[in-house]
Amino acid sequence: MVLSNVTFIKSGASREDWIIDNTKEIVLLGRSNVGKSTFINTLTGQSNLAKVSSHPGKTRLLNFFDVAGKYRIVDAPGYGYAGASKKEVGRFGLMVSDYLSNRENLAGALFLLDSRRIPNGDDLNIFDILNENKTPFVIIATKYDKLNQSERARLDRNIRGELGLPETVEIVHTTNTNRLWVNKIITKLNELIK
Ligand SMILES: Nc1nc2c(ncn2[C@@H]2O[C@H](COP(=O)(O)OP(=O)(O)OP(=O)(O)O)[C@@H](O)[C@H]2O)c(=O)[nH]1
Ligand SMILES: [Mg+2]
Repeated sequence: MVLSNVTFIKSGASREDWIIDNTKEIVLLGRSNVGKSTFINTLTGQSNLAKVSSHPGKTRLLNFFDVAGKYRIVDAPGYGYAGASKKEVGRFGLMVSDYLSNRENLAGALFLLDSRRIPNGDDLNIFDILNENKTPFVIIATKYDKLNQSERARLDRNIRGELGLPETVEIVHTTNTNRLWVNKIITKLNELIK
């Protein structure tokens, strides 16, 4: 199973590029190199839909994808990219926070965290913005294939602790090595756009 009929629409640098219609959007958020673009490619079964790079900072614009004419997925630039200049960091931050706070089409967020890394200040800032705007979110722990047994056993507890989330919040584990998680994400997407 994959998320089918997903096509790239366009990239945008600022609100002038936002698409004017009533179609709902789900934004993909996470620090640079967390695996947002890889996630889109594995989810859709299209290996080249979003550009993947081992060098952080590959995605520098908001990338809009159409999902079967029903809703859109928006791949946001990763934050916390060490190689970016101060000016760039400011521009990315403004672009993403403007989108998160003011985009009326926004129906939900997929918030990606790297399974091997403790959420940092940037992650917590973004998570605060989601909560301030009451944006529904799904927490996704990427690169789960890189964890050993004991790290896997601790993962959900650690993330819930760092973000202050109750036990009832589900955390979806993803990898680029299998698609066992895809059905669950499709269900979550359908709930967010309802
Ligand atoms: N082992 C493993 N590697 C992954 C996984 N997801 C992503 N990667 C690798 O992590 C690196 C970064 O992936 P991207 O998908 O480009 O990350 P991104 O979040 O889009 O990065 P930016 O565009 O810079 O924000 C690439 O080398 C991927 O192959 C995963 O689930 N498992
Ligand atoms: Mg990317």
